[in-house]
Amino acid sequence: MKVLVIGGDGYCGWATALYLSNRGYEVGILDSLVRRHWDNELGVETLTPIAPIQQRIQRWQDLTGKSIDLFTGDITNYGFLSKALHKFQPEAIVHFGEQRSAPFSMIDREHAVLTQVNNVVGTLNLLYAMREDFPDCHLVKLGTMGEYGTPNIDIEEGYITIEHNGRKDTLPYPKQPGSMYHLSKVHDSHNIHFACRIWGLRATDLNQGVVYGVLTEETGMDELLINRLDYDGVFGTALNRFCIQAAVGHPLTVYGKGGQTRGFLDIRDTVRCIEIAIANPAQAGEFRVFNQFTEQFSVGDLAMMVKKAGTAMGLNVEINNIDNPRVEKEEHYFNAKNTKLLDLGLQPHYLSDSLLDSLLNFAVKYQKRVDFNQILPKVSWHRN
Ligand code: NAD
Ligand code: USQ
Repeated sequence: MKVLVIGGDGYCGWATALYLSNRGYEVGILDSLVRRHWDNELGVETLTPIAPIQQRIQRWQDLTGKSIDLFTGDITNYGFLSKALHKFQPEAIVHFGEQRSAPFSMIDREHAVLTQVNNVVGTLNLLYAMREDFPDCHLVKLGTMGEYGTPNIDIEEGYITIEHNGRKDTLPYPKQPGSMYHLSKVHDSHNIHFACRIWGLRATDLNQGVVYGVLTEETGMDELLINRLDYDGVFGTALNRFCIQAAVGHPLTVYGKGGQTRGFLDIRDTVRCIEIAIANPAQAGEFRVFNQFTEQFSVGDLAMMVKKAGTAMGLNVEINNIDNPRVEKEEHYFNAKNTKLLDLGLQPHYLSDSLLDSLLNFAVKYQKRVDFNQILPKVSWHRN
């Protein structure tokens, strides 16, 4: 099967492209490489030294004999996108190609606009390109658990059945996202749902939780295939950041009380979830939503686990509850369903001491690349 991975030079996309290629899928990568440009603008580098995309793909071919087609360009450019799709003729499209940092989207008006235009227009272009020429192609779109926010009731997978004034319907689950980035994902979901209802396209929206880890079978095969691992205050995410902070002796940056609870998953499960979605496509006209995470943790609990694992390795790990730069509930109910991917065969890699150990060791290995000035958060959600 031919699968186009949009955003295939990024953290989730690179691991997924290699995983699918290894399993016999014919893979193409489409990426504008804009993420490397944003890193340059912010003056940050991933913990790991990532090779240029052309070198990565060449190394993969040398090692495995499997080729990956490369399309370098921006999906907000409809002409480029349409041409790339015609050339590649995908049967499934996995769409990771968005600006994905909440803090980046909250820097100022420009970054909010950039995020929403990049994400919403890119996805809208994709929907129109599919409507025109690839109506049977299955869109597997990366959404986020953050679309739901933190409601005081259980979170369902995409839809909720409501009884109101004696009548009953199953409707999209209410959304209360916490950043301009997370809002862009809500807008995408609405647009994709519309395209399925009105044009009969088929799509799966994967509401993914926070991803952690760096090694997958494929990216661990060679140093040139190494994946990115962000630790900075803009693109770094909670558990990855905590492990790198522990490795370099920086106090763990728990925002506020640390009671914020989220869904999390290992990157080895991200790649498998994508394969499951592709192998079990949505029906024509169906907008299917899966919650893609394997466990729920509070930020404070994660910090405690990293402290314990770090201490066992002889590291001196402190936890620092710093003023929360975000506006979010620090104590709240959170109970999200995640059975649909499990029902389709996902066998989770649960967070374990051995994973923390390997992530900490990985961080120790590359600790010389850490810029301490990039660790504390600098972007605030507050008006002043
Ligand atoms: P990333 O920044 O590492 O990768 C995104 C890639 O998309 C980059 O290589 C970038 O150059 C490319 N891209 C961005 N805009 C593009 C455009 N207009 N045209 C072409 N390419 C473009 O991000 P990631 O962590 O791999 O996340 C991938 C997707 O998964 C995102 O949509 C994100 O919202 C979602 N997601 C990520 C996480 C996480 O913890 N990393 C969690 C949940 C959901
Ligand atoms: N947090 C800390 N300390 C840190 C970093 C984060 O306490 O050093 C807290 C945040 O305040 C927040 C929680 O940890 O309450 C998660 O923050 P995060 O930066 O790890 O994740 P988030 O901003 O939600 O975004 C990440 C990805 C995004 C994806 C999302 C999935 O960058 O692309 O959509 O995770 S989810 O969180 O389920 O919406």
